[in-house]
Amino acid sequence: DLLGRSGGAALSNDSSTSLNRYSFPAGFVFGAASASYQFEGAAKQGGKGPSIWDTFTHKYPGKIADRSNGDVAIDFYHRYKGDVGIMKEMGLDAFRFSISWPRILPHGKLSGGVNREGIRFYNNLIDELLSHGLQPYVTLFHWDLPQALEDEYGGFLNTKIVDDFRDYAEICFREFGDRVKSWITFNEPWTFSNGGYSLGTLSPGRCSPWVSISCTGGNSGTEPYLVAHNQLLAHAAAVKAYKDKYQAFQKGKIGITLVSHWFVPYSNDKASIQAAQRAIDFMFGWLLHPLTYGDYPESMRSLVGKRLPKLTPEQSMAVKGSFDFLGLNYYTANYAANVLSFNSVNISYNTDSHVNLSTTRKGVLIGKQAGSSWLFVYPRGIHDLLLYVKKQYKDPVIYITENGVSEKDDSSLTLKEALVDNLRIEYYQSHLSFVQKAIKKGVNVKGYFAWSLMDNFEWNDGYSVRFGINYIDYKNGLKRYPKRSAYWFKKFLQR
Ligand code: PSG
Repeated sequence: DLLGRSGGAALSNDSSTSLNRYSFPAGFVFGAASASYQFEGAAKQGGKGPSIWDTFTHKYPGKIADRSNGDVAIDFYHRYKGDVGIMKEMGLDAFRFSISWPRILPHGKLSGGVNREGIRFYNNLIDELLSHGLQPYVTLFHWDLPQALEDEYGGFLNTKIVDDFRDYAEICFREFGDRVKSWITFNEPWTFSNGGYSLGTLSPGRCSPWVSISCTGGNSGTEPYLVAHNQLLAHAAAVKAYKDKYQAFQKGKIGITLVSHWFVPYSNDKASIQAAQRAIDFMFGWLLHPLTYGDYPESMRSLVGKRLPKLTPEQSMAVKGSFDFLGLNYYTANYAANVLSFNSVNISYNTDSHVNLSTTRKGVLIGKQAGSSWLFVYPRGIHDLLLYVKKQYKDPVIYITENGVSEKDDSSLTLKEALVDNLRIEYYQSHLSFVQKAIKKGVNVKGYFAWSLMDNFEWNDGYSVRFGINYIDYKNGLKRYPKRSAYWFKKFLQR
């Protein structure tokens, strides 16, 4: 069998691993997560059109740590059957994946034609999951926008995206909604806006010239706000379509996935405490405040002023309350301190909050650093964030749609050594234990998805950073091996 084959030692059930699926409420869902561009490969196969990530990685290989791309990725497109077997073997209840928009609509919009081969791929994947007793949790947009829409009207900079996203979403509801009962419209609008339009590090790589000379146009002080705004409107339009035309007979739920760090005041003074509040407003409240209350946080309205788009009364009503559940991605925490003097010439989303973010205090790290430059292990942050959402945002139903940790690819290790991921076990153990604590305090968490099922294309880090519970041997035909954490999960999930 799969988890028995590579000779990893069985894990003893000492006190640190005694937490298990029965420590959570009945019906709690345990899954693993993925995304189309990071997993599928087959970038030019099966009738798929190019996405903005195909363009970005090929045009600017220098923006990816190992100059790689997702052309082949981990070849999930061809190997999904075996990979579903791995999920089954681990004892997972669910799998979160995203649909590649240009695989369904190669030219971005309905008028350009639907790619039946793309529909067939996701039908096969969904059927394979269901026949093994795994529930599909489907993300409609995990950043791989059809290049055609970027070329035609600037993608998410243009409100035309709202109708095209709704059309695309409706195809998915119509084709897959008989079997998919959990829909996520957007994955992390914050990351897409911030990375793609303020920092310029993610596709489409736009930012102000003074942020980076390698950006091809952009305005870090305006575009991220516009792009987040349009994602909210597109989300609301898709949810409205689902509610009006599909939900009554398909009987599924629809939500959105947001990411947030937890923010710890750098010191105990009022200025730091207010800075931490502004930090979470700018990263999380930016999206969740409109989704819950119909408008942007007061701190953003006052600090961003005219550059922050206004939600008209109609838009406000459409966005407010437009989700059955909130998907929450949590990885890390930052210290937040007040910025006293700021530059009013070079305006950017990243400085608008007047917060100085850091990961050390008096020379001490906030937590152990993982393989990603931005990821420091801070387990209680997931608990504090969950309680914050319950209290500040009307106690929504929550799924943790991503939580996980990375290690750097290390070519000096043997395969056997590379499978020993003790930091990951410690990470999952401690975060799950803090999720459980939050549930005991009344937070309505219904599921937890680990990022990620397997190592994959980690955006700017390419394949140099590994987030998987299962190892991909990139040098030997992408063969899959369970890491030690896969055994840990199997034991945790055993019925
Ligand atoms: C989220 C937050 C940061 C970077 C990347 C993400 N950050 O704070 O610098 S992306 C998120 C995403 C998934 C990634 C995973 C790990 O949804 O596709 O692979 O987290 O980075």
